[in-house]
Amino acid sequence: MQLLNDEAYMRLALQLAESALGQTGINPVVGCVLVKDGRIVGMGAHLKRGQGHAEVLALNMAGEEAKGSTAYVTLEPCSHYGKTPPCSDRLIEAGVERVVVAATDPNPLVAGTGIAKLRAHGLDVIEGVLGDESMKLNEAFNKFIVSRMPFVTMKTASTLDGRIASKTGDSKWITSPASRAFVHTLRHRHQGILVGVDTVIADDPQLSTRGDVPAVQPVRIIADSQLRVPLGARVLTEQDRQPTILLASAQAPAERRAALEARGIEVLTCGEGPQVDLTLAMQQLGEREIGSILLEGGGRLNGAMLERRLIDKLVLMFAPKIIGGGAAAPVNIHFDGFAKMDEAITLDRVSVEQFGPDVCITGYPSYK
Ligand code: AOF
Ligand code: ZN
Repeated sequence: MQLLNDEAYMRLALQLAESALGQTGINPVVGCVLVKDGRIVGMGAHLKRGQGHAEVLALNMAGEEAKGSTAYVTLEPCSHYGKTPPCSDRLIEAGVERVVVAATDPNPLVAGTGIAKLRAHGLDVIEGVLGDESMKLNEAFNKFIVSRMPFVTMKTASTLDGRIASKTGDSKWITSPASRAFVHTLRHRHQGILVGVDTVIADDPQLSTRGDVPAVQPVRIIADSQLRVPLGARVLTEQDRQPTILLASAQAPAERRAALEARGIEVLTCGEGPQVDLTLAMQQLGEREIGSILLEGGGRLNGAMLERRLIDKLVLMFAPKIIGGGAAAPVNIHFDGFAKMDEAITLDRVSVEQFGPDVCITGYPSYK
């Protein structure tokens, strides 16, 4: 049984926040629960950028009962005029007496000033209740709001020996239906999906979320230095639900660029060299307010992104299979590599989950 304490109400607020992951764009997910005399009197979550903040929705629900209540908020209430007025003002005006906050807001426009304002008006503020959990929910927001660079999650699905296809190119399927359902959830939770053009040529993927229930469709992004993508590829012809953005080099053939742009496909020029400058590409995607990207390979793009330190998180799924195949069978992460083991990229905060028979390892890279 859940004990009635600050953590229990914060956990409920975190669940409200978590349920909105994937639908707030570059905004954080935030949940708020208002409790008065031992009764929940209001609840809210921020559901969409430009719409009400969690605290405002909860206060509207509570009405007069907000007076004298405790607010449990997963993120520091804002203090700035953004697309909506400051939540800290609303909490003060409504007569809330105590505010329990999980994490401070790293947005430079807020960054502690929301909490300071509440305290200056005599509200009792408690910080850090389940703070790590709130920060994890908003890991993409936390990076983007201070760097304007997208948070990139690399996801691979391979055999135990790291292969993403057999030596003949067969790849359907490596992982189980349970793993593939998890991947669709991951897609829902990122604003963009990034693959290399060779994956498009090999598999003609749709790169959409197709679970049992509808999901948000991320923007499809293809790294395609020389614009080799076939004009009949499904990522180009099926544009009704989600746009596709191509990342190309300035050296890509001009007539290919013109043919693609005539079809309404956006082509970003990422550097003058023969290959896409991936750092520049991420900067440009950030400028377009794509704050989170799920990188789904292939191996060379994964390797290049990792080498350039553009990966923030790895989700490595392994099916309990061994396929072999030497140099003919592609691997999940392919790059020149380091000479010494102590130069290796290591993962921190490693966790392990199982989806059906498959093992999923999640971690955060630390670069030397
Ligand atoms: C809160 N409660 O529910 C949210 C907050 O897009 P805007 O103008 O509404 O503002 C977004 C910023 O406000 C965002 O960058 C973050 O600092 C904060 N989000 N704050 O008190 C909420 N979503
Ligand atoms: Zn707010």
